[in-house]
Parts: sequence; structure tokens; C-alpha cells
Amino acid sequence: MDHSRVMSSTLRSRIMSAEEAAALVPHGANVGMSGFTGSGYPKALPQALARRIEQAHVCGEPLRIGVWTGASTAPELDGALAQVNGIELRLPYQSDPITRQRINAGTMEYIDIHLSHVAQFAWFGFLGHLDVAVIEVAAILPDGRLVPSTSIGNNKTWLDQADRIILEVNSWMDPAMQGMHDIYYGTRLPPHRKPVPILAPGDRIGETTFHCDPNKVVAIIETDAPDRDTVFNPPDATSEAIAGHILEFLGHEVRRGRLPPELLPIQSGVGNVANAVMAGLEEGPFNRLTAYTEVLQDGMLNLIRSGRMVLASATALSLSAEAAKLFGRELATLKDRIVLRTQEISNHPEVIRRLGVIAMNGMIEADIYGNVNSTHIRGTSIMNGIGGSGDFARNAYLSIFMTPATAKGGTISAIVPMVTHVDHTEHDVQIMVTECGLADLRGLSPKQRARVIIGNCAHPSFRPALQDYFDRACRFSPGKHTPHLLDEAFRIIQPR
Ligand code: 0RQ
Repeated sequence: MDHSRVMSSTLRSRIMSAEEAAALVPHGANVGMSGFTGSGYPKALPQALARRIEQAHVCGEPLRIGVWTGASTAPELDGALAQVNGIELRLPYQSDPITRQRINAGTMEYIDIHLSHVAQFAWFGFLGHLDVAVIEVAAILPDGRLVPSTSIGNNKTWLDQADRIILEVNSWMDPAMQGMHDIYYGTRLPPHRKPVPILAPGDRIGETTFHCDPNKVVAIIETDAPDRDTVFNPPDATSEAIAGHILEFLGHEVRRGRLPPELLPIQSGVGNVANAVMAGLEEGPFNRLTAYTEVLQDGMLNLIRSGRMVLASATALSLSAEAAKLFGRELATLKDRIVLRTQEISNHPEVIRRLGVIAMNGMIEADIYGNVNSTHIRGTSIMNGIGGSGDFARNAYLSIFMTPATAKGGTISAIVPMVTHVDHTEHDVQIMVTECGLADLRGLSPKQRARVIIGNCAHPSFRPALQDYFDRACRFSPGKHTPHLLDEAFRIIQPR
């Protein structure tokens, strides 16, 4: 490599191999890594560390670390370290199959945190000490400032808080991205906090590069590797039907004067259904859309490229390989229309409330009263984590949750009598959508909500069983405000 991306002559002397750098991470260290929904994560050090961990374990030596990130990463990070059982504790979000299996087997501790809370918890000292930061960047400037790559996440906090810093300079990252990022250095701790001065989704309030104390940089690794190829299924009949219900509802809200014609800033969650809703928005009728969101997936990139969306604020890209190519090709024009921020700002409750965001997130199941489970299968096994869904749902102008009405080939109902785990309470859920229909829960009491959720969202094959449960609960429940039959609330309901 020609080292041209490492422009600081002082720091050039710290370029080394991933193996040499991995040797600088001690057993028991808390390591803050970059990475958010498959973008901007370190590509080389975690794999070199995994090899070292494997050897150490063969020799009977302890070597496990705490891994803190922005959100999910990729097989080269979570997958590699989980494979060798090298992660003692993981936070705040993951979606890796091996990591998930370790967590659910009880061999890895996991703390599932609202993504807007992570940085401030680190600053408050709630998470313990951060020993090492491993951060991917696009370049190191002559004065030592860092050009961020495709995600920001918690990188600012990790760089500021860690005792030692390892940088991965990835030449796959287009240096022309410089200027797209907005790193806010104005955050203070209570009681000295000031308002976050964002009044519109595109407002820039920070700097385009990270500060970095050169004395803390112990290693620089040069890489040339792509981000994770986040593959999306083309919209199917189910996701198209969900998107259709949401678009019809939004049109209705515009006609009633409760939303402006260009809507309000959109937040769109992770996954195929969220991507399909973005594809639906491309068909119209809304124009001059904006987004104040956390991840920018293929569907939203297409909205920007087609001109339907004029601006998007996020903390990370999460693109398929094909979309990443388009992004690179059109970077010059896209750069003015995308702002990448720290996740404490992209998900900031104050800003979300001020802007009046329309939040749209996926869920695993919901109960007949509107409580939502986004994270657990049958109450005890984690899927991914709450991610940013809580940051947005509680503070949004409109909080929408969506899911296919059934899972696992139609054998499991996504609408249940009582959710086995609560991430979003009935107080934070206004609109629920499945392919069967949309339930508008605004202004409804619990029993009124149950009637529309069962009637509009439940799959017809499960609707009679849910209606029967609700009817009997209304008769026999000791309290008639939120009627339940607690001895059978968690029993698996059967299709009829
Ligand atoms: O598993 O692929 O093994 O069959 O759960 O389900 O339907 O593919 O849905 O990709 O939209 O993800 C809630 C997980 C939905 C996601 C969740 C099984 C199902 C499948 C995935 P298989 P789908 P999606 C901001 C917003 C929390 C974080 C968040 C999520 C798998 O949206 O992680 O919102 N949300 N962040 O079969 C048993 C059920 C099930 C079920 C689904 N009722 N019972 N299995 N599955 N429902 C972005 C960030 O925070 C980064």
C-alpha cells in the first residue's frame, strides 16, 4: 500500500499488520468498535484477534473481550469473534446468527440498549471503562483528524473515551465522502446540557471529521475491503400489502390535514418490510420527502436518487453491494442530500419530538392491546435487539409498527393475547399494520384497541381464536380495563 490515506507523518510510523495490532488488545478489555448495520466496521483487526483468541484457548489461556459497537456489524467482526467464543459481553445491538446463538445458549452476556442511550451511558460511567477503540476511517488528515467512513455510530465517543486507539484506514471507502458527515461536539453532561440545535432534518451543527488524540493511537492498519453486502428480498405480496396500507393511511392523514403534503421526516427501520415501504413511496404520490432516520437502506437511496426524497439524515448506510456501487458512482450529487451523524444525535429524543418524525419499525409480535415485542422469540430468546426503535417510537409524531400477520409459514400468529416480552408499551404504539390491514389506535381505550387489532391486523386463520380469548376475558377477567385470562394468556394460539 502507498500509505497515501495516512496523511499525518507522525501517525504513519504506527502502521502495522492486523496481527501486530491484535496483540495490543488484552484479555478482559472493553473494546469500542465502529460499525452500524453492516457498514463502517473494522474489517481486519477483529479477524486477527479471533485467530489469536483461538490459539490462546487451545493453550488454555483466557482471552475474551467486551465488544461495544454502534449497532450490528458483519461476519468479519461479530461472526469471527463469536465463532471462537471470544466475546464475554456484547452491547448494544447485534443481528449475527453465531452471536445470537451464543447469547441464547447463555455463553455470551448481552445488554440490549436504546441506541440513543449508549454514548451518554458511556459518558455517565454506567458501562464501565473503555480500554480500546477500534475505528474504521476513510483517511487520516495531515493534522491527525479522521475522515469517517460509511457509518458514524458511537465512534466519536469511543475515540474520546478509550485509553488506546487502533485505526483501520480502508481505501475501499471513497475519500470524496469527506464533508458528508456531521459530528456534533456540543454535547455536555447534565446539568450543563443545552438544546441540540437541529430545527430541520438537514441542519448541520458539527464538524465533518473526528478529533483524535494522536498520543492515544497505538496502531494503524491499512485495509481495502467492502462493507457487508446487505441483501434485500424484492418486495413480495405481503410486504407490498403492508406498504400499501401505510401509503393509503398517510394519504388519508394528508387529506385530513394532520400531515403536510410532503409528509413529515420519515424514520424507517431495518429489514425487508421497511425496504418495501420505501419502494412503495417511490410509486407516489408524495414528493419533497425528507428522512430523519438511523439507517439508510437501498429503498431510501432510491427515493433520493429518483428525486422523491430531497434529504436524509442518518447515522449509517446499510446497502446491498449493487446499491453501494450506485452510491459511489453518484457520490458527488448525493453528498449534499445525505448527512451522517453520531447515533446519539440521529436518534435524539429531543430532535425526533421537535421534527415530528413518522416512525416505521418492524416487530416480532404485538398483543391485542397494542404492546409490541421487537426482540424476543417466545419471551426468552433474543432475535436482534431493540435498536433505535424505542428512541423513535416514544418520541415520534406517529409511531407505526408493522409485521407480516403470521411467521414460520403461517403457523405462528404475530398478534397474540399477551406479548411474551414488551419493548414498546401500548402507550408508544399508534398505528399497527399487517398485510391484512391497519389498526389506528389513536384515541382508543384498551378494549377498543383490541377490537380493531383483532379485526384489522390478525390473520383470518387466527382471528376466531383471538376473538374467543378476548370475549371470554371480557366476561371472566377480574379487572375489566385490560381484560386478560392470565393462566392462558401465553398459551400458543392455534389457527382454525
Ligand atoms: O426468522 O428468517 O429465521 O424465519 O424473525 O422476521 O419477518 O423477516 O422480519 O426482517 O422485518 O425483522 C423485528 C426482527 C423484524 C426487526 C425484526 C422470525 C422470522 C424471521 C425476522 P427466520 P422477518 P424483519 C431501527 C429500528 C428491532 C430493531 C429495530 C428488528 C425473523 O425489525 O430487529 O426496530 N427490530 N430497529 O421467521 C417466531 C414470531 C416471529 C418470528 C418473526 N412471532 N415468532 N419467529 N419471526 N416473527 C434500526 C436499528 O435499530 C439498527
